[in-house]
Amino acid sequence: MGMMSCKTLFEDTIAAIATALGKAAIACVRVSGPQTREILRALTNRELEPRKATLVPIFDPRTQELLDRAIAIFYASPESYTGEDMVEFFTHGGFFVPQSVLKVVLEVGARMALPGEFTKRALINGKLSLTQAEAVEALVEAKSSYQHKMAMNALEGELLPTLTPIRNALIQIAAALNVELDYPEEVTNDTTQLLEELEKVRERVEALLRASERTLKYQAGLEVVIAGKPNVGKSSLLNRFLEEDRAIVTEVPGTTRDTITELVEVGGMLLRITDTAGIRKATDRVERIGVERALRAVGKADLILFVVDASRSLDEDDHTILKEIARLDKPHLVVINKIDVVEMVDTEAIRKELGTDAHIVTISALRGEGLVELEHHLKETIKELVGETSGATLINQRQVGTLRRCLSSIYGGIDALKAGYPNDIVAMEVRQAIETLDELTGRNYTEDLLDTIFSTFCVGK
Ligand SMILES: Nc1nc2c(ncn2[C@@H]2O[C@H](COP(=O)(O)OP(=O)(O)OP(=O)(O)O)[C@@H](O)[C@H]2O)c(=O)[nH]1
Ligand SMILES: [Mg+2]
Repeated sequence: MGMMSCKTLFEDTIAAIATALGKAAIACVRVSGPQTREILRALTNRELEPRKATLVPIFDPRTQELLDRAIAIFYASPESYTGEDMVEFFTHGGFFVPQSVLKVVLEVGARMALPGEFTKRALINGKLSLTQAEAVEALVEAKSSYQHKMAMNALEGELLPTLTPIRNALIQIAAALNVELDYPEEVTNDTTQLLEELEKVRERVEALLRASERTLKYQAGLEVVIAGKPNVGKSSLLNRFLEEDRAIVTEVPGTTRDTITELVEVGGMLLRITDTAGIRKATDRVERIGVERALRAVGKADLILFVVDASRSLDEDDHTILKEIARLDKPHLVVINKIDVVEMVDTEAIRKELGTDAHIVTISALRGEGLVELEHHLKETIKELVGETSGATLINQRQVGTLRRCLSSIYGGIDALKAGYPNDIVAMEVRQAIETLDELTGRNYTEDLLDTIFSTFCVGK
């Protein structure tokens, strides 16, 4: 970039209130663009040293009315969030003061910023990559510590070390193909190595896609299903998770008919916990539909909480469900409930039936005993299931969709090579893969793409 970066691409100056409106101690009014210094002078009658917080009076330049005394920080281009000259006024909060400061900023030459426009400028001025810009949005939107961590990873730019080797490998393949095009007579026509290289890239891309799809799914909430035969205390357990009487609990077996799903946060993860109808051979038509739904929920679950009754020995219904869980080979926790009554259930038999290392927890949903242990086991199981989150993954559907297109071009190249097509056809696919990858990182973007992405941002970001 060098010295020329001081002259940025935009001629207009944008402004917005960057904080939420409402009763608050402080609000932030942000200004970015070439007129920043003039605006600052017009409002405060002074020049500010860059990056130095200064208490300044803010006047209405027309009437010289004092609007506020605020902290102002001036950032000189290119050392600012957007890369342009910027000023941030930290005014008193509330509805009136920030609005009146914004109003005078607009009167002396700025225009209202569009959603995400500061970040868009940061991107265009080379301060942020596209994936980092999207991470900013994800960070603001985060609702669980898992989402927060994924967004932070992306913001810290951890995606680039993953994507750059993929891009480099593709460029090398493209170069090799071009060399062969330029000197066809010197080529031994050995496509084996090219194919090998391309397959390696494919594997890397697929691994990243898999990890990313998992991450996105977990961000939306892990599916945890409470299952078991009737009357074992499933609904009582759901109510314990939610700390409210959400599901009906009675001593009548077959009380729950329909599945009930609620969101809770456990160990920093969003869980979609589903209570289900007790699974047994039902005779009643409504109950039968409920049982079908329960089985479907079990089939879709990421994690099953299999509840059994400690006060009774395992019967045929328990065994049927146990077998189904073993067959599905899904992560699960066995919850032995009602330990306040006498313990009858054979934990060894359950362990045997579920295979080696089933986690078994004993609780009393009625008395609220063993819930801390249950939560602990649940967190451990989730940790195993989700895996290490330190590696970078894609953080939204746009990125995943774009990488999928890149993958299909790689497949196109592989197929073309295998079919013995001319190298220029293979090269075309590889080049397409590179272009799509650049679209993902923002190395190569269109105005339309940026508009779509930034339209979901908040104003002032
Ligand atoms: N003693 C004792 N009773 C419990 C415990 N947990 C639940 N119960 C009782 O067991 C009965 C059934 O509880 P629910 O939570 O409705 O059981 P469920 O598994 O949802 O039953 P269905 O909806 O019929 O499948 C109720 O009378 C509860 O009060 C417990 O830990 N100890
Ligand atoms: Mg129930």
